[in-house]
Amino acid sequence: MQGVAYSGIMALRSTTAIVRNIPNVFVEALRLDGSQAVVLEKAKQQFNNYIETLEQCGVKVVSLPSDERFPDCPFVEDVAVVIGARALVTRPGHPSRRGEMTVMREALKSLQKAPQIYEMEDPEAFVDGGDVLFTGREIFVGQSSRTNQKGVQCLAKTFPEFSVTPFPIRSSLHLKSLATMCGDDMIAVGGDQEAAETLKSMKSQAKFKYNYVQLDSNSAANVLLVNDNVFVKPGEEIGHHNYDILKKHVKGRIIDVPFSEFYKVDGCLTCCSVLINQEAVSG
Ligand code: CIR
Repeated sequence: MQGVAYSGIMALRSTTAIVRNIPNVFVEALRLDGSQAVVLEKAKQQFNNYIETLEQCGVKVVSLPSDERFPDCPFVEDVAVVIGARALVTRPGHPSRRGEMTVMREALKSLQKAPQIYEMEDPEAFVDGGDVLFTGREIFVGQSSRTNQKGVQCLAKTFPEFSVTPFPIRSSLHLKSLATMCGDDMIAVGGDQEAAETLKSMKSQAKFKYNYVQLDSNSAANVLLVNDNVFVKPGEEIGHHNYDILKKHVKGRIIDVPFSEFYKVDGCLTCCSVLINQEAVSG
């Protein structure tokens, strides 16, 4: 069910989400800026609310157990890229995260309708799923400190029906730290210099035409599209003016999902779930 029929907003629909519970070592998760301490109990509350919100959107949530060896294990988006009936189990760019894929692989295999699993054969290829922005029509990839050129090649090989375009990401963690889908052919983009440069490159290199919603904060641009709903961080976290811009332009139902504790360790709304469309998998 891929190719022409599997394209556009239909290709972004989700029936199922895989998430992973928060370990106590989450407070030691990797971060670009270590200035703010994570409040574990608050992170757990925010995570429970995130799961409940996914369920309220009609998505079946599969929760994987936390693992105290992996402080970053709730950031499941980085360890699997699922598009339609195919799933690429990644090799994350940071060595401390490379054991997180094992349970993800098993979870994907155990789904009622398991996608076809692909592995990254080249030991020098690295991909964090946070760098992979599937628009429903093509794939944009951040070439960042976590995702390299061989990783981009691996994505192109795994999903040959979609064009794959890399964009350099130097100061942000991932591509999706500054741009995400916020609707049908609609992309939310952040406000720093890197976001502005990425937006310019996207406009010139995209194979399809999109509407772009420009915000003045990268954090505000990380929203999560779940069918007809768009999870956004509340105005207190992203600035009320950004919240109002999203409200004005986004066509789906906006749902406030507080995520402050995750943002302290560079986590975004997209990063805590792998969204899957079981209807795209035959059998
Ligand atoms: C890391 O540095 O790997 C984690 N602390 C944050 C990962 C966030 N992942 C994502 O947004 N896809």
